[in-house]
Amino acid sequence: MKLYLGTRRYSSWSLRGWLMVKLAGLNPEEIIIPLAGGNTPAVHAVSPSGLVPYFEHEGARIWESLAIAEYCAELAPALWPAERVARAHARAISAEMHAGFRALRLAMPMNLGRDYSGLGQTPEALADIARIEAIWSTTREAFGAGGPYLFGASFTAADAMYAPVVARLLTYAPPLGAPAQAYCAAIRAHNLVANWYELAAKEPASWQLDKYESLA
Ligand SMILES: N[C@@H](CCC(=O)N[C@@H](CS)C(=O)NCC(=O)O)C(=O)O
Repeated sequence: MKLYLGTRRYSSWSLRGWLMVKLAGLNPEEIIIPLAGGNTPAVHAVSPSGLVPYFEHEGARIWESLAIAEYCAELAPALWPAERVARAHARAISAEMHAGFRALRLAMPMNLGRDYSGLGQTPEALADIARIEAIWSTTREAFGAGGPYLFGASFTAADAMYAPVVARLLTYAPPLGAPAQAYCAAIRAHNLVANWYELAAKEPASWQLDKYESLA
């Protein structure tokens, strides 16, 4: 069982894949590949898509974070909400994240080690953030009673899909409503997310890339 990941400080998709695998109770060997910021030869050498995360488990070879989520949810169904309508909603908002919010991702690349407060607030990124706040509030209003996460007390695959968005919002600190701030705090405090930040902080400085470290 092997999980290939990129530099934890930067790799938002790796964080999603790792959260899915950990939420399913799996403990694969984790192979961290320092990213070159695109087309990393060591990633191309192992991953069919040339991207991380990439998971190998008992003959299954899985790339794409959403496919890893579905695979992990077959092993641990609680990754998705138990109730049909909630589960459909969780899949819809997870797919929307997987397919979209490109402006946010471009303007606010994930960096877990910097304070870039106030940067990256392009109109397009702010529009993505408005849509994300709407997703979070409508989801929590409909399904979030009983806990701080999107579907209440249990941290689901949908929360894992949005965890790197939270990381960006914490680093770039755009204006956010109180409900979104509370949700961000809850995600940051989750033990797995906190563990990822700790591991990221221990990565060698030589893995850092100028293009992500010199925004301020
Ligand atoms: N759609 C893919 C996106 C994966 C992706 O773009 N991963 C980035 C790292 S966050 C990558 O592998 N980049 C290759 C590189 O930097 O060399 C997924 O959901 O897993």
